[in-house]
Amino acid sequence: MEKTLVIVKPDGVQRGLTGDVLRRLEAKGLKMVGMKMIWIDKELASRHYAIHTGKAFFAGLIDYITSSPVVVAVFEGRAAVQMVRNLAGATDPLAAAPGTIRGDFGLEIGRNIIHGSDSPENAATEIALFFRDEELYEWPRDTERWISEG
Ligand code: IDP
Ligand code: MG
Repeated sequence: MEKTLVIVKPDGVQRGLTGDVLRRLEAKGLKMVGMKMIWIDKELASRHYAIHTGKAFFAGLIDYITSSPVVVAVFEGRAAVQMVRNLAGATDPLAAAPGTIRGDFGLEIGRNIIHGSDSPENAATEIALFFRDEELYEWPRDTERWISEG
């Protein structure tokens, strides 16, 4: 089953939106298989956002993501990567549709509340950056047959 990494970014935690963000992903039917609060350091931030090294916003992005604790979670489900991206909305809240997390809760691209992996391959790399195997649970969900057809 596909997994994706979610980060409730510092602004989401500071603004008390952690529960709202996780609730939307849970209510969708995605299954949370790991979750914790951490304070990302510069090294971890640089690894997570390595693809953006050298871009004009990189330094600001590293400052932002390391500025305060975050909540990291792994969600699992059918097409979990794209499902979370759909719920998160466009990177820039100006372009994010109402009803999405960024569309409903954000104003600025540099304060856009949530991270979601952009491909199953990157999800696997990111999950390994943030979670040890023992921190992820394979748990039987009693409502599964009301959420998944198979
Ligand atoms: P994504 O989070 O939707 O995948 P990316 O393009 O991968 O978007 O960018 C990673 C993060 O970097 C964004 O979520 C946002 O926090 C930040 N970011 C991207 N572009 C800009 C920018 O132009 N100014 C400030 N921050 C940016
Ligand atoms: Mg991205």
